[in-house]
Amino acid sequence: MSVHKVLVLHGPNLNLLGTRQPEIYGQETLDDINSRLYEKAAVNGWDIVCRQSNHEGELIDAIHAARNDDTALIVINPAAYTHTSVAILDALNAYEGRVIEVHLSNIHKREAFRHHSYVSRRADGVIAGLGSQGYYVALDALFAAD
Ligand code: CA2
Repeated sequence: MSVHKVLVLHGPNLNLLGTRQPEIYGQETLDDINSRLYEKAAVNGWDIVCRQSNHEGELIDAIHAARNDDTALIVINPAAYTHTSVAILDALNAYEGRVIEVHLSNIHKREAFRHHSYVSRRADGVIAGLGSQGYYVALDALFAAD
């Protein structure tokens, strides 16, 4: 089995997971989710890097870096930038690997302004409404295809 690299990007405010609005976003903290992702990746022989940023430019810089370091997949929850950021879409369009977009909540069940995603125009797959399970499902799909 070859070793592949995956980048998990968490957008703005996701550092607050587990502290507020558990009825929407669940009880787990971001550290809980990332620990499980690191474990799952290790079991499957994948290198994984998980990053969170509240800054659009930092997320874009991380996507640019992934173009040049053999990252085969980006799993991204762009959070509120999902609905606003042409810049993140443009960065993802310049990246050649696979992209899976994850949302903890079902954005289509929520306010109308959350129904549109710029990132979905680039994503190879979109998972919404499964809570933190969505991240694990994204990795499992990847391992299954490996
Ligand atoms: O459902 C998702 O994963 C979202 O990407 C989360 C974003 C929201 O703007 C998107 O429409 C859907 C918000 C993340 C905010 O996370 C918080 C977590 C705990 C407490 C407060 C905010």
